[in-house]
Amino acid sequence: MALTSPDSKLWWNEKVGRAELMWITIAFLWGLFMFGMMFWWHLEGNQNLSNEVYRIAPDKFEAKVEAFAEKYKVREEAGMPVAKPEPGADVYMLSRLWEWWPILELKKGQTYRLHLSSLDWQHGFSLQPVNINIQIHPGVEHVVTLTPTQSGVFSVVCNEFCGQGHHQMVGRIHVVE
Ligand SMILES: [Cu+2]
Repeated sequence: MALTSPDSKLWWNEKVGRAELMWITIAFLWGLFMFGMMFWWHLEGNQNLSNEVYRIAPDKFEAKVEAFAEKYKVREEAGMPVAKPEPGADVYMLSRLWEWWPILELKKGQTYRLHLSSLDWQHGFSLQPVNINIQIHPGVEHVVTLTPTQSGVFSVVCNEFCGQGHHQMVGRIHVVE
């Protein structure tokens, strides 16, 4: 039982069993290997996002996104502007209760700087079906450099529970040839 004292008071001086030592070594080396993989995945695997982050007041971000949507609006879908910026441009999308705004239209193979922030509280930017996830906070502007590799219609769903309309918080990104 754990409540009885060990035979020897200085139990930490006792020899560690062979099997235990082996598992400690394996776990330690595996941990080191996986730590190294974080850098490898970042550089070679294209799996981690190298995003830039800035502080910004929500109303300032809102003004930037509105100016962006007005400048690049090409049409409307379901009452929402569709912005089609030129390749290489800074692209903006905001999250708020309960929408991702505006809709974007990007060109396949071109690189954009996507700016994301929230106007109220925390939302989760989840790009489907490719499953890229970014945490979106108010007061913080994330800039993600992105190059779409497939054309089609992509959905942005909120994957951070944000209240009553959470399940309806769906945005859209068109990628065209
Ligand atoms: Cu949500």
